[in-house]
Amino acid sequence: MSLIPKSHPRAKSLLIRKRLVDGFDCGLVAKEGLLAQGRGEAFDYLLGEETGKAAADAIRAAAAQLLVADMPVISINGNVAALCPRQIIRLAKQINARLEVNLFYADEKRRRAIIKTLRRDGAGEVLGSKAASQRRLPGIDSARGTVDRDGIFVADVIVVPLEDGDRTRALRDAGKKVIAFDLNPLSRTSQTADITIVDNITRAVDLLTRESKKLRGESTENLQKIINNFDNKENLGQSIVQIRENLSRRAKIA
Ligand code: PTJ
Repeated sequence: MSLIPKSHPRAKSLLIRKRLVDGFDCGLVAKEGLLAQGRGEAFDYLLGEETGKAAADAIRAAAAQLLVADMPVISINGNVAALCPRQIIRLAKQINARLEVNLFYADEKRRRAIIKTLRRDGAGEVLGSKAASQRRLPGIDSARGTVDRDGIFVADVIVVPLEDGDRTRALRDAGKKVIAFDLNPLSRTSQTADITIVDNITRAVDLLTRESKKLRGESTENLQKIINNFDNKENLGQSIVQIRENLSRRAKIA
């Protein structure tokens, strides 16, 4: 019997948390990944645990950006592998993106476990494991700076879910477009990315796949218009307002 009854008012959130804990137990998630989940949960709570208009707009811009990309890559870390591996694989197939495992707390055993999980769940090739293909991305001292020459190194658009902060700047300096998933609109990653989806990845990733499918037939010109009309700073401001409005609503009924 599950320890989390379906009737529990916070069942959904507790079940997502369980995915992380199970992922930790089977060697996918770093200890620090559990803390990252806690921080995400707090921001999700403040956002009202729903995909707001700002996130929906960012998802649309991200879909357009991915559709005009020549070589999109989705970067995978331990948390993503535990939270939504199948959904990420579905997105990758929809937009024809490569998958690359890129870890902050680099650990070969964990890297292998993540690749195995992705392969078991239907991914094709997963980059990031071949020593001969390793290249260094300038401007990052952490292990995240080690990337695959056939993946992040040459990609023009990179999806970075649940980042730790220092890589987005370096990717942008290298001339790449960065799409981030981050529940914290104030984080360095959120503030630095070209497009930040301030939403729980477990909700937003399927929405991004759906939007990519919807926009697939659009002309490059129309897609470019969607991208040009998107302003990340302004969009982040709207997410902060969403938090404020949610708190004001809660304050009235407290
Ligand atoms: O597997 P590794 O070694 O690559 O390490 C991965 C973690 C996540 C531990 C590493 O990247 C890290 O330390 O990240 P941070 O600095 O804790 O940042 C993670 C960000 O993701 C925070 O801003 C969280 O609010 C956000 N976040 C956490 N859970 C979710 C999330 N954003 C979207 N959806 C979530 N479920």
